[in-house]
Amino acid sequence: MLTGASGLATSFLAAQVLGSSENPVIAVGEEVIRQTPGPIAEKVIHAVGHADKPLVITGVLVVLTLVFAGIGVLARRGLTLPVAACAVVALIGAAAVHARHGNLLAVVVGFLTWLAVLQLLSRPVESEGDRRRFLGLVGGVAVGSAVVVLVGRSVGAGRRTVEKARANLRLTGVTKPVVPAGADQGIDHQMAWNVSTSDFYRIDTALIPPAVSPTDWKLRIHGLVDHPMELTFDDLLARARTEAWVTLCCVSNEVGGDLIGNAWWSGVRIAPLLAEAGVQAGADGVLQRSHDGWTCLTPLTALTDDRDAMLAIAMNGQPLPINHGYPVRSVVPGLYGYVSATKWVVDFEVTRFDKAQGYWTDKGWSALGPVKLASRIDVPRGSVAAGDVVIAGVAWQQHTGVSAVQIQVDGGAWQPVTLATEPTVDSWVQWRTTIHAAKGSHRVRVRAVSQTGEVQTAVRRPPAPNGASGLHEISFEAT
Ligand SMILES: Nc1nc2c(c(=O)[nH]1)N[C@H]1C(S)=C(S)[C@@H](COP(=O)(O)O)O[C@H]1N2
Ligand SMILES: [Mo]
Repeated sequence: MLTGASGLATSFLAAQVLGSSENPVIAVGEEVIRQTPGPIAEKVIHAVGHADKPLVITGVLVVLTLVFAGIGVLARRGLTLPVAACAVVALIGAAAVHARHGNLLAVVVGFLTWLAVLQLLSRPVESEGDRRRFLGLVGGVAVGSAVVVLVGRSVGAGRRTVEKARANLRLTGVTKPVVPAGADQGIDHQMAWNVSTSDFYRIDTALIPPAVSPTDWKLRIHGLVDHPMELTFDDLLARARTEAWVTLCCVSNEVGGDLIGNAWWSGVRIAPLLAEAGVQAGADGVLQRSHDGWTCLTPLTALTDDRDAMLAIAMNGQPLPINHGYPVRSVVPGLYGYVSATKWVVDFEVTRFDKAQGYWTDKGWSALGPVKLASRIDVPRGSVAAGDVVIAGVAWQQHTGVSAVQIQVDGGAWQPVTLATEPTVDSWVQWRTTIHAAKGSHRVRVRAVSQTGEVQTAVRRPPAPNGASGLHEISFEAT
């Protein structure tokens, strides 16, 4: 029974951390309600009134308790049957969670906990020492499970409160994204030019994304400035809005990878704020710090020149999702996220590169992180019919812009492709062409040319320390 409880506790915590309201026990309870024939359900509801949900949840827990008591008895004769029984229970939970589009990871975490704790608690007790060890384990698992549940509750509560504040937030001066004509060439199986928020990649070091309420949010601007400042969320909203298409890219993106996305960001430009604070001579960087202590050091020039470096409050026309930095994050066109795109940002310390460094730079990544000129082939995938074949993809070098894209088919000459509209140099650009492919297998490579005339290098480099390089190549079969 303790084994059962421990797995339920960890799966509950996992569900809270993942921000999934669907913890497996509740999902199963809801499924029981859904599967109960209408007339019976009505009778039950009539009899118990509003207690139906707690009653069903209690029922699920009682059944689980009995099942695990049975598993405990079986465990005397070896662990094969108990493990199988745990798997069946986990599968039922997984099916219920899956039916509500919840995150299955919570079920996996619970199942693994069951296996581990079952192992620990079913070792034979042969001596007084074994007995003491067993009682110690029992106490440890019981206390551990209780602590895990308490942590899960507080995580869930914080997140729910902030989710509610986010749902009620009305932002003025934030417009819906309208994709500029011709930017999205509308090819099947190519990622949309404007990546939806739910498809947008997520990278951060936060196990539990910070739940920061706008009423508590403040940004401190200090360090090498004449007038240190503190801005509240209302102060920020009172300022002029800027909105822009910016393609965000992770330095860990491999050649051909998908840790990149283009969104419509709304916020407040950083340059005027720094001007107001009065940056002192000699400063060349801003050490940005997030609510959970992550840092990055951003070159001052990228924050004060004419680009749209902003404190973003909205993504694709909606308040930032918690996972993408709610209530405020930085967005700086042209730089990899690890040196610029601080989510849950709360602190700007104006400083110098010879005095400070950010989280990833401290771990050996380059101090400066300008985005490298790059391109990717998205289409075709797998095999296609021989004949005319559409080849399509994207290319980017934020804040420099792409002037041309070329492909090479089966080692032949580089040939130009057609670029879609590139509404701003801060966003990626889609491209396409049609080639004639005879039956058989083919290889296609792509390279981009920037608006300053740089040709994308074929030299292969891994992401560390300052971004991958090399040409993306695909092969496909024409049948
Ligand atoms: N607070 C915080 N901000 C962060 C990070 C982080 O770990 N913590 N990771 C950065 C990195 S490496 C990237 S690539 C971008 C990713 O932003 P996204 O998750 O909104 O796509 O956020 C940046 N901002
Ligand atoms: Mo990143």
